[in-house]
Amino acid sequence: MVSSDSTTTFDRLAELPKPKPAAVIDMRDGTSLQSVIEILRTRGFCILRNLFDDVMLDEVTAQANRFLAQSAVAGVPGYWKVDHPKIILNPFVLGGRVLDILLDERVISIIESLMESECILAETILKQDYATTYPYFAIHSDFAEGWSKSDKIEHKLAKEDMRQVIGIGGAFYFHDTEEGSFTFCDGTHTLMSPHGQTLTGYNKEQQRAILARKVACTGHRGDLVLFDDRGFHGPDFPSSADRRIILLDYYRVDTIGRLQVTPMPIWSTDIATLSPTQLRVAGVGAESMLDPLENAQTRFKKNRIYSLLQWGIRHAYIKDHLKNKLKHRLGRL
Ligand SMILES: O=C(O)CCC(=O)C(=O)O
Ligand SMILES: [Fe+2]
Repeated sequence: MVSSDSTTTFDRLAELPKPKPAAVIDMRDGTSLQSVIEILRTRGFCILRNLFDDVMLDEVTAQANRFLAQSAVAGVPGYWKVDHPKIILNPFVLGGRVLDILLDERVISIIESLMESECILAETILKQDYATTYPYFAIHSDFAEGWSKSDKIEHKLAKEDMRQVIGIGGAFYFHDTEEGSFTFCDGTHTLMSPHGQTLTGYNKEQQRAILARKVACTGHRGDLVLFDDRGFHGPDFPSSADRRIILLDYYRVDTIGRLQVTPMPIWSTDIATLSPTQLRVAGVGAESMLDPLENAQTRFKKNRIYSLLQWGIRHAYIKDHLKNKLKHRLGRL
């Protein structure tokens, strides 16, 4: 296997023996962070286990249950909708101990050593994916030469930038996950996505070589899968099981800058609990790549149901309003 700053070819990839199961690192065992970094460098992914205690996991799960029970409409806290098979929200809106998952200092230290740069939490989403009989999220890589999140960003990723670890993703599991787990194509982060981010940009042989490296990260509740965003990855869909995860994306500041896709909604009552490192990675003082009102998570406003809801909301409490109006008029008679 080659290390993450040198490029491999499809031929070399195709010659490799069948990939091993995902490496699971027990964080209770006084594991050296260096060994985690080494696995991420060579294979591009690993599973961190026992990072978080049960009390915290229970607390975050209970809070997520409350938010996922209703949709965020007219100021009611809840989930967001962008397509049929899932519900989502920014995990920061849960407040409280979810911050320990999003900004774990051991994880930050691993990522920053690997990147040889500061990192920033550029994007995060809590997702409840529902079981489907069709795949709705294909295997892909998150970066390729020419990448930028918006046309407004002048700096597009250059081929040379792709040789650095520019993004590390995280997939936090709310529950034991077998079906529908996160999958990573072992070692494909060293291909540097020469024909773009989607698998369909590659010829049949190349697609076969990539997919032959696919490893399902079956895991336990509380596991955090870390992965190199340049590698091919995605959920193991279709799946007959629902799944709930938090996706995280930490970007390399020396390459991409102190930019977040959109700002993070951190509770005023939580912010004082964060260390200087956590505040920095959370994006305090950073700039936003996209207008928060215009990013992909606000897509629902283009749905026809939204106009209907808007009309309904605009007319909510109308009986009280008319009653008050009438009372006022009668009072004046
Ligand atoms: O849902 C997953 O397992 C992966 C999601 C992903 O890769 C992405 O959002 O870019
Ligand atoms: Fe991805």
